[in-house]
Amino acid sequence: MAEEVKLLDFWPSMFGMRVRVALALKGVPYEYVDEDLRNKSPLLLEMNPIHKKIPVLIHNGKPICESSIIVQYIDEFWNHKAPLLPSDPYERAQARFWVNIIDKKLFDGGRKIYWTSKGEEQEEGKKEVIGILKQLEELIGEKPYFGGECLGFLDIVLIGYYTWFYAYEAIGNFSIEAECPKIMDWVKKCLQNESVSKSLPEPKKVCEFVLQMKKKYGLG
Ligand code: GS8
Repeated sequence: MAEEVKLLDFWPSMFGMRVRVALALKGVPYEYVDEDLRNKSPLLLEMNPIHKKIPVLIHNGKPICESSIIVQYIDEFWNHKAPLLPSDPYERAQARFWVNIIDKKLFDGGRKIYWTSKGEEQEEGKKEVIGILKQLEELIGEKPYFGGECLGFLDIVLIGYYTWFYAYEAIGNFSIEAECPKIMDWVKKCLQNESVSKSLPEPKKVCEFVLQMKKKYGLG
């Protein structure tokens, strides 16, 4: 049976990006649907009635919600190539642990930088972002990827955030490359992979989107 795969997404979402990258790495063809989050489609509301958020993967009519759960599902269902989760249970647990930290610290820290107009909160956001990125630099150590020799779960979860770094830097007036050069080396390596580069938007486009949102909500 041909698999019917549809992704409800929103182009600047770092959560959607990880699903796009996972599907690309696995070579899964799918229909991409860009949602208007101010006017959510009846399909999104039906498929994710609890959170009403993108991304949602609809596989043969059945929804899977929450981006990191979707990536794990993709890895389990399309298990013929490009394994994403580590095979060792301990390493798998560690990868999941770090995913939670990234989605808390990096997301919240970033939000404090671009959303706030207050200096102190912005400084706090910068410290949080740099802090977690430095911890991740320690975690990657001398490996080319968090997944080891190949892109893995943690790489896929983290890479979408890179498209927001330019907005963080432009709005927060600091340089991630100066503070965390190893992370930027890792970004460059990831972008060499077409499944990654073709799945991500231009960082400048994300920054324009953030500036437009700020203006719309009277935040600068
Ligand atoms: C987060 C998804 C999310 O925040 C995941 O999938 O990992 N934990 C979830 N989606 C946002 C867009 S990206 O910031 C969303 O759909 N927001 C719509 C809303 O809150 O109404």
